[in-house]
Amino acid sequence: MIPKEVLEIADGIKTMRIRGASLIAKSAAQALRIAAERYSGDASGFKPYITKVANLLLQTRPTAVSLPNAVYYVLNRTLSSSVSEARETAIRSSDEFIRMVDESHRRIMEYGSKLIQDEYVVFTHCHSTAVVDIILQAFREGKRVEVINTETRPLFQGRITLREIAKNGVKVTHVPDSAVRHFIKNANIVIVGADTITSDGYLVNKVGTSHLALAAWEAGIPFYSAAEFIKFSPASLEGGEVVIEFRSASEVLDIYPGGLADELRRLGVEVLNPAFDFTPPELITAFITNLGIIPPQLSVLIIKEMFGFSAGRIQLTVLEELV
Ligand code: RUB
Repeated sequence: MIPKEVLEIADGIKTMRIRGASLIAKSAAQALRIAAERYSGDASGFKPYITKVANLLLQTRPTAVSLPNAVYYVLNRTLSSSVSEARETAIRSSDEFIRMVDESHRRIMEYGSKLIQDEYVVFTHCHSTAVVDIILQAFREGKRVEVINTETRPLFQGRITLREIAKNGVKVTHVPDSAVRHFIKNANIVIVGADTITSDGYLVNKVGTSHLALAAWEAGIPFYSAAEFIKFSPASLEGGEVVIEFRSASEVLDIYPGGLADELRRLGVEVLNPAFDFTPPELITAFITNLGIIPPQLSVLIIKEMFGFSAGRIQLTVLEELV
């Protein structure tokens, strides 16, 4: 039986109590660790059991590649170890994965803060732990940094960024998503997070990111995305497509006042609610990664260095066997 805590993590990712690509990845690794620790059956049943847990986690949210990267990291090692060592391998590789993600995060904080000069205004979108930590690092280094951040409708993740930046004493101006082009000229640099980066340098991040990139390009302001290696997609080398998650219409409608949402539903109005969008490499100055600051055209090198060229094929094969 899958432990309750593991089911709670899967549900937390699905319902976005656990959100943001890094936290999703680390929580998935943690869930696999808990599942392995709590397993009390015989050794021969462990691999099918952990595969079932992996499958459950993979089905929670479709877009951020950090989730399959976490699951495959643990699963590949577990499935290729001996029956007697599989459980220990699952525990060890979950810990190893989480440590690697934390270390990568620390590195991008250092690289990213170097891009922020004294008195810079940083424009960001949604809530990315990587971006917030880069800004706070620059602030701790004594730079007088300011931030402009978007609301990020419909779920308002921008409010998390707003609070985290403001409570650390950094000046932050909150703007509606639709005001991005109006305020972009007040910024020196744009830094956003990443959910998935393909081998040919496309960035998939919170919907609205591509508008911000377009506005930055038009205004001649550099546009960066902060991305640990787990945001890069090995499967994209094999032609694996990124699935954009469409979420419920009620996330958009339910914030409308009075009985308007119900009335619109009665009228049969269609509401589309994509959670992410694609930003093409031409609009991206560089990715801030744990291996350094790299132009989008070199994304494939991160995939080769961190996963190896065959990782995408292995991921896709494991996926086919799972479903
Ligand atoms: C969050 C989002 C973030 C990235 C990066 O989307 O798009 O920019 O996940 O975050 P959602 P981090 O709220 O739909 O999960 O830098 O924390 O990994």
